[in-house]
Amino acid sequence: MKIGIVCYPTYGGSGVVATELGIGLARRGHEIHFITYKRPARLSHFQTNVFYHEVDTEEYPLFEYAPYETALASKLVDVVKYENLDLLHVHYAIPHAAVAYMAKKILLSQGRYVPVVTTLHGTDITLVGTHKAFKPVVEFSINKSDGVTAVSNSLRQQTHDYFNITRDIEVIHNFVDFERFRKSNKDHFKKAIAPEGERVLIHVSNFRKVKRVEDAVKVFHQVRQKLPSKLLLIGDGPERRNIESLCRELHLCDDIRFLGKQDAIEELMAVADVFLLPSEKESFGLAALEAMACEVPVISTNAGGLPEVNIHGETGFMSNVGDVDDMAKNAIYILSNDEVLNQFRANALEQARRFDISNILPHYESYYETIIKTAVYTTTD
Ligand code: GMT
Repeated sequence: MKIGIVCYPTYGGSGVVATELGIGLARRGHEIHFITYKRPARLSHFQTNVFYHEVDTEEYPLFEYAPYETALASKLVDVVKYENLDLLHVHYAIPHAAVAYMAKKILLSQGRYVPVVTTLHGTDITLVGTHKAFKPVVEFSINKSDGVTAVSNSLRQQTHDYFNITRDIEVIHNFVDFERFRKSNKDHFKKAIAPEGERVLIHVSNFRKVKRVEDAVKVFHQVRQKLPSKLLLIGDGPERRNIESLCRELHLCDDIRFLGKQDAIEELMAVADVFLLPSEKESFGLAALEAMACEVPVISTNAGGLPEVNIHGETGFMSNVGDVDDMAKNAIYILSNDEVLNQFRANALEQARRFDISNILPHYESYYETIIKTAVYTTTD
């Protein structure tokens, strides 16, 4: 198949899933066209069957905000026609589902039909999507997509709860590539991070409020009172300043390293003993899955789709949002005993295997095939 993929090209989970999906499909012989405003972060080198089309947004003195949606719709029309695409797969409902609808209608007016699959990732539904500035457009464009997928059962349910959805939503979970995410020996790095053999806790996110990174710092504060330990904070975002202030207030700066945005997450996971994910909302928790694939147990909340990934008492533990004491107690339990830690590591790996990319990609392929076969060609709506 020839598939166009539209996504946010940043370090966010939806962009990661979209890029890994495209690369994985290309390896299976499909022709993949990424259409976005910047090269996706995980599309780092040449891949056979992968093409990239940059959306050009013109600066013009009249525009206070460059009309990205208009430029993207025009680009989609162009790429579908000239690359002869079979399907458009757009990730994150806002604004991509609405833009794809527009492109589809323009193409239809020229006698060219292309079906659109929209994947819902999380905050496009649970946070921004329900805001009244966006809700009517999000609801309409979900209903008008030819196919809709959600990354967890929880997100599927929430989409039905928040919107008036008149169509089926297929659940296709996030996935992980074990070629890349697996435990490796990084002793030299571990020595640099934890020279006295301290336990290493890790958190990876885009430091948005919804991630509650301050809770990760508070959990670490309690863990460090019981066990010699270090915390690695990977990523960056709007809450960084507040998180730094908290580290200073709690006198933790010597034991917390802010490493910023990183590409080789798997190398950092290799030195970690526990992954912290105290999110207020989390439709799936891709970062937790990547940690588990590297044999790192997860201390998380029970928000959203996390119970579909993290098995309480086996691959880690879950607590209510904000229950820092419980998360700290559970982390201390896992980290206090090598045997316990190793058992949790093994369980984490076994659970992660359920989400191996080679199990999930065929699900996308068969879904695309069904949509291409059954989507209805109409110019009336
Ligand atoms: O988690 C983020 O802040 C990034 C966000 C995104 O949309 O880029 O991630 C969402 O999509 C991921 C991939 O499907 C999911 O694994 C994350 O759980 C989800 N984040 C939230 O729901 C907060």
